[in-house]
Amino acid sequence: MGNAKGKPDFNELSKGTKFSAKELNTFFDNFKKDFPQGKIDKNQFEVLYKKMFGTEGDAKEFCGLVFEQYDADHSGYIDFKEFILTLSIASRGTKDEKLLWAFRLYDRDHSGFLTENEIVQVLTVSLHSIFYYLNIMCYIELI
Ligand SMILES: [Ca+2]
Repeated sequence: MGNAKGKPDFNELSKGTKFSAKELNTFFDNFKKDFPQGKIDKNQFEVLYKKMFGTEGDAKEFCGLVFEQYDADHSGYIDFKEFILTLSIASRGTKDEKLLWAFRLYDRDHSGFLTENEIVQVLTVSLHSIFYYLNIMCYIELI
């Protein structure tokens, strides 16, 4: 994967996402502009997260959980591929794919089951997060 310019093989990458090679090329250029090193560390992710969702208060703990979810190979960094895979699910994934993503976020010990503690843990730290707003929106839709 990759070529002389250090760009990933967008045709190959597009097979694993719901983005076209052309879209991935544009995303990659923007990604490199914001993150010239080609990867995002935990602090950068927190800044990005706050900018994207305009969260008030301390989102550090929740950002940490979401960061781990992005960082599939546990390298301590989110590379372009990891970033785009999650973005693909978030923006164009099916309901099942989104549900699985959320399930994995909650399933802290990767047991394949959710315990009450895990649910409470994630809900507690997500109070000031996008999920909080999403939960509110879902709730409003239900009533
Ligand atoms: Ca990584």
